[in-house]
Amino acid sequence: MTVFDRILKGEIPAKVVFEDEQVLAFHDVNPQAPIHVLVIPKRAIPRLSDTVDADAPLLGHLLGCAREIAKQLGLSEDGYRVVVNVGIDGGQSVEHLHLHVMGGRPFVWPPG
Ligand code: DGP
Repeated sequence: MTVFDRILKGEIPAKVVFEDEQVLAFHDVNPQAPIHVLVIPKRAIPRLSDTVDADAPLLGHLLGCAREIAKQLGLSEDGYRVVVNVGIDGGQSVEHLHLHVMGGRPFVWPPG
């Protein structure tokens, strides 16, 4: 069980910004930007690399949620960054698929 499963169960508090049947979104506890929200599927998929073609609707929904959350938080005009870290080299620390939605400052490229 990951920390995100515990958030989903309500065992750990989180500042939730959006929830539906498939998705929960909440502020990152260690924000890397003025706005930093995590969008997670309620189904515990460890990594993006564990998904299959049949997960395309869920993955599309996660991206659509990221878009709407960014819009609600006022990021659409200036822009924002959506990141999915995958595995060790990708810098993933929580083995439950999640999208980082970050904004409120400019980002550099390449990300390092
Ligand atoms: P990643 O490194 O891509 O696996 O990102 C995991 C993120 O999860 C990281 O930015 C910090 C965040 N995080 C870890 N534990 C908690 C927690 O208990 N609550 C919240 N809100 N975020 C957490």
